[in-house]
Amino acid sequence: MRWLAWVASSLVVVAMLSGAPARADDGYDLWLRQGDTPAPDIAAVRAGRVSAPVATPTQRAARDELIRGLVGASGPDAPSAVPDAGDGALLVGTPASSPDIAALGLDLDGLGDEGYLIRSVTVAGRPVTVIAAAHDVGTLYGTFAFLRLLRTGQPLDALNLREAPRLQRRVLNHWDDLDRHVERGYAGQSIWDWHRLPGWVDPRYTDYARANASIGINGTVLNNVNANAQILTPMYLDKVRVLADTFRPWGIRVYLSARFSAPMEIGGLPTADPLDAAVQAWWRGKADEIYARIPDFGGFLVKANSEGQPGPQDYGRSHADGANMLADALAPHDGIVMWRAFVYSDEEPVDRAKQAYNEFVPHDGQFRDNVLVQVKNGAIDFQPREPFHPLFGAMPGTPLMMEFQITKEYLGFATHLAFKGPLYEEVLRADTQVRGEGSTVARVLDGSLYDDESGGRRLTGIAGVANIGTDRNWSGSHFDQANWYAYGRLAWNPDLSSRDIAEEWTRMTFGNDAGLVTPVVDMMMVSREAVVDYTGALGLHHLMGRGHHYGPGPWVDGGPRADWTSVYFHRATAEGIGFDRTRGGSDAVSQYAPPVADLFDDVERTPEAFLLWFHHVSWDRPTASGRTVWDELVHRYDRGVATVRGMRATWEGLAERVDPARHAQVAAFLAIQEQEAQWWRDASIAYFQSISQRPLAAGVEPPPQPLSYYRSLAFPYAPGDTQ
Ligand code: GCW
Repeated sequence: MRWLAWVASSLVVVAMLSGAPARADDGYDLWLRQGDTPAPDIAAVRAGRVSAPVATPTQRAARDELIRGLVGASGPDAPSAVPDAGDGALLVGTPASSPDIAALGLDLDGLGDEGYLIRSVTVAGRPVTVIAAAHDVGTLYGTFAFLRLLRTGQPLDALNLREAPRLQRRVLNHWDDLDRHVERGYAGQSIWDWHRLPGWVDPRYTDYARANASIGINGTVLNNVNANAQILTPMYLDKVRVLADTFRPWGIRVYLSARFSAPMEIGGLPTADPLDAAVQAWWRGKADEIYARIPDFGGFLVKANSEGQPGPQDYGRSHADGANMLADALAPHDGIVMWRAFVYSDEEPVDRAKQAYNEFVPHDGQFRDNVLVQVKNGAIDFQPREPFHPLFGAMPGTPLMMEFQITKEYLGFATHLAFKGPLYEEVLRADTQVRGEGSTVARVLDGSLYDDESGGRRLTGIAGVANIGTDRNWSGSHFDQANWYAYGRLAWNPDLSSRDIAEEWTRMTFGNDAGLVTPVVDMMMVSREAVVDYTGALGLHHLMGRGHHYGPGPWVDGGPRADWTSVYFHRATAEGIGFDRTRGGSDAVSQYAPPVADLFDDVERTPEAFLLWFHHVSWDRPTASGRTVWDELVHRYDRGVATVRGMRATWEGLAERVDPARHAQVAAFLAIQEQEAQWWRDASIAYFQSISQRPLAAGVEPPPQPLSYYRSLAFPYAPGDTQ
């Protein structure tokens, strides 16, 4: 096509006139940046032929994406339409949208609503790359996949890919309040500008949808699980409608967090009892109201009877009663309920790690078909490392949905570089052993473990607590974009390797320079373990500052509830450290399938990474290295700091290979991380030494300040706190 040649050459001219090197990159374009991707030398471009239908918004989205990706033109310069290219060399569409695709008679069975295939074929003697799907959104995903191959420098001449997502609901959870505060958010304010909606539709909403679609995310819960009932009022629903309209072409549905007591707060009812007929009618009416505006509304996410939120137990009803009441209201519209299992009570003397299991397992099989129970990856709360949640595998009669945290509440907020891919991978691959070996958490989630009973008809899903805000780079730091990216890629295929994902992201985000890709990926892959080391290794957990969760607070005790303190979790005494969750202790181990329970019950066999999660041991107990628990813990603190120092050095060495703006910010953040890792190390050693009374091994630096200094530090305005 002539326009292709024209656009390409005019871009060259513009670049020559401006004489600018790589433009300063503020990270706004995420992994979709055009960057320095060379003009692709592929048949379609050489021949100048792209055939992609443009009859629907989703088709136009895919077509525009191809133009951006292939020609490098975006914004006002982009051509407004692709001329009909007949037997195009790049052929995109569905049998319904494209006669050329229909003529190929491709086998699209089994790709479902969202799958696609990409294939190199020959048509009338010419090489053609086909991106085909049964539905428009599949071609959109296929287009992004094709561009991913292009941007990561993969060969494009003999393609034969067939992909469908393993999980149906791949959702972001925004903990965004209506006043734009983001709970546990470290990237500025909420991107939802509620006050100016629906009149002002920020173009950023489209960019948001596009970024999510590019990694396969197909749903978003707009508001905090600590929910405000106002979101369900007509005024807000009119705003939600506009967001839903904006996201729809990108295959993304909206969901809302529903406050259980909304019938009282905005409905004027005297009760929110789920068995009350007026309450049930109110929710049915509310669902009708929502669907009248948003016909493809996804459904409700609910945090009930957890950390002070209202719920069915306020009326002596069960979680199943509450979830089912909402599920019945949504069912006529094909909506679903995502009911969170993050529940624990401070009035309950039982180990907090056991409470969700105790509450939910008795209700297995009692939830409606359109309910997913949403379970955090571990039994406490998104710690840098936790064993997989014992609920996975323990509720065969109930579809469970994973909840990961993308934002880094416990891994250094947005300033620490911590790639969470390995954390996600570790949990998804963990073997529950509930149906013999290979009963991985991923197979619990995708339902394949239960195919015999369900015939593959189970609802499936995964949620990630978003790290997105108004910061130009969306996530608060350039490297935190990788956590959003990795979450989406694993939601699509939970078997992907986190290293492969890190490499893919690095190539798209920073370029294909081999001298950059390997060191960056290596750095990302050690980063999470570094956080584990400098915040508390060997299975320690929940040691952070009170309330805001910023920095170390292993001394935190007292306050409103024991299970919000650090001492509750580490249980350090002069003789030893760790939480005894064995059969002789809190017996949390027995919530796992017998082979796993036996493993975790046995102090000799428990993986060292979980030693102090499951066992209270003597400070003098030898570990695998030969060092005592005390010396090993100190060693890990030092190792964590050293790893960060190494990451800094690696990054310094890449100064010539990264644009100055992004390089400088990452460098500054790594400097902050090193200081804070050192702070965690010093404060933790000072505290634990005051308890253990053990000397530091030869050569270990004592903390430079007394414990009282670390305890005195206060951060009343640390971001992201609950409000
Ligand atoms: O991770 C903890 C957070 C709370 C959060 C809660 C939850 C939304 O500290 O801020 O509240 O868990 O997941 O419900």
